[in-house]
Amino acid sequence: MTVKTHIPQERRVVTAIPGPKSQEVLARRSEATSGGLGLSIPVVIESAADAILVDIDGNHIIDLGSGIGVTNIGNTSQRVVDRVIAQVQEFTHTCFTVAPYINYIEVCELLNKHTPGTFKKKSLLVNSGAEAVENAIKVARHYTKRQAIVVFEHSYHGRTNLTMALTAKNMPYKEGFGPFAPEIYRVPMPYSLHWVGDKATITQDALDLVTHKIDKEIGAHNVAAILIEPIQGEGGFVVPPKGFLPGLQKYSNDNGIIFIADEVQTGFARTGHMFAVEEEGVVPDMIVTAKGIAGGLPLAAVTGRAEIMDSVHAAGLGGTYGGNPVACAAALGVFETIIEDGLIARAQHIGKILGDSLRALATKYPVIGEVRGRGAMQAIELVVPGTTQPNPEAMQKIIKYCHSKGVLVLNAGTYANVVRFLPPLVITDELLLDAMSVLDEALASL
Ligand code: PLZ
Repeated sequence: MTVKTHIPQERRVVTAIPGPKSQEVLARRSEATSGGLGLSIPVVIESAADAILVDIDGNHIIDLGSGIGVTNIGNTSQRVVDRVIAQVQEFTHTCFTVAPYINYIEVCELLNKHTPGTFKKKSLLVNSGAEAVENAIKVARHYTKRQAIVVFEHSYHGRTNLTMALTAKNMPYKEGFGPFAPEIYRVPMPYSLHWVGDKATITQDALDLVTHKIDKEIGAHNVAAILIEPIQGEGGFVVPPKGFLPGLQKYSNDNGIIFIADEVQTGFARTGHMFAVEEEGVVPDMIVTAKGIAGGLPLAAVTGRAEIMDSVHAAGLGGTYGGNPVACAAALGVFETIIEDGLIARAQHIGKILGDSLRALATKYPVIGEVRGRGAMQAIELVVPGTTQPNPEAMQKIIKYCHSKGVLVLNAGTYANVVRFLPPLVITDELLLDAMSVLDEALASL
């Protein structure tokens, strides 16, 4: 087996970004690939390890995006590389529902064990976050024999037809892609920075609003599931106020509604817990995972109470590739790495450095309206100084500056005014602080 040359964990910008080689390949990208695809940083990647991406011009870029919260254990993490190589040498595909294999089962056993809840759980593996959300909804509807699904303002759940309907933001996710699936009901989200009511009573006021809407406009007995991200991802890292998720869970339990947590972006140690709902001891009936589950190989899961997951007739769920053996091998390497290397504690440590750095910047630069998030999932929301008015121009300038200096950061937010930070949990303190100093320069340059 060839062992990958270690990539030094330091930022190194040796050309303009994009460099000449990247420019050439990006021109081919424009020619060959659909114009409907977005592009965050204009470079072409050749290799990566831990928190450094190396482009074809030799630039070493600090990765504060983890491929949108995917490479939580770092890129090309050794246990994942070893297990993937071993698996592709054995077999690459049978289709689990045709001829099963053990590592699919092992991944499900680990999910059943590590997701919150002491009751018996069962899991199902699919290919993407959106597909997992779709399957959770299918199962919840089948089990409850109800149809309505309740989702929140600012939510993101995917790009397939059903998940577009579940997603809040029109542009770019939904514009021109309708008609959308019926029986989806959107309710208010307590987004504290933009909350018009009294912030002192936001939790109870939001719960009252949500339950009133459900009771009066849908009828609780018609609701199959309440679906929520414990911290909203694409919506701008909106953290629900303390007590909101437990309140929703209680309302769901009291009304026979399945409470589904979409932990696609928050899962796998990202927020300083294995799953973000643990922060307030919330135990969902079903939990949807993807992204961080398999270090970048396409895999996603639905885990839930056994009686719910077993309520579907045999062959009612499935798919050709779901739980592909190579992706499952990677997932086993991910679980092992998170546990053996103490990455939950590491996410908390990163959270302290990131939070302290961002709060210090917020006192220096009034363009930062709020710092929020948890663990290694934090963001700054940019405003017109002295107001809560969104400042998307500042966001664009900051991101462009960071990219030009070799720091990959991502945008987010309903108002396109959030810069989010999702570093791999193996990022060194030095690298993270270096990235924060670039962010400082970016803010100063505004
Ligand atoms: N649920 C909470 O964050 C994916 C989207 C990137 P898929 N978020 C990144 C983009 O621009 O398409 C996401 C999520 C939450 C579901 C999903 C969907 O996961 O694996 O992208 O389908």
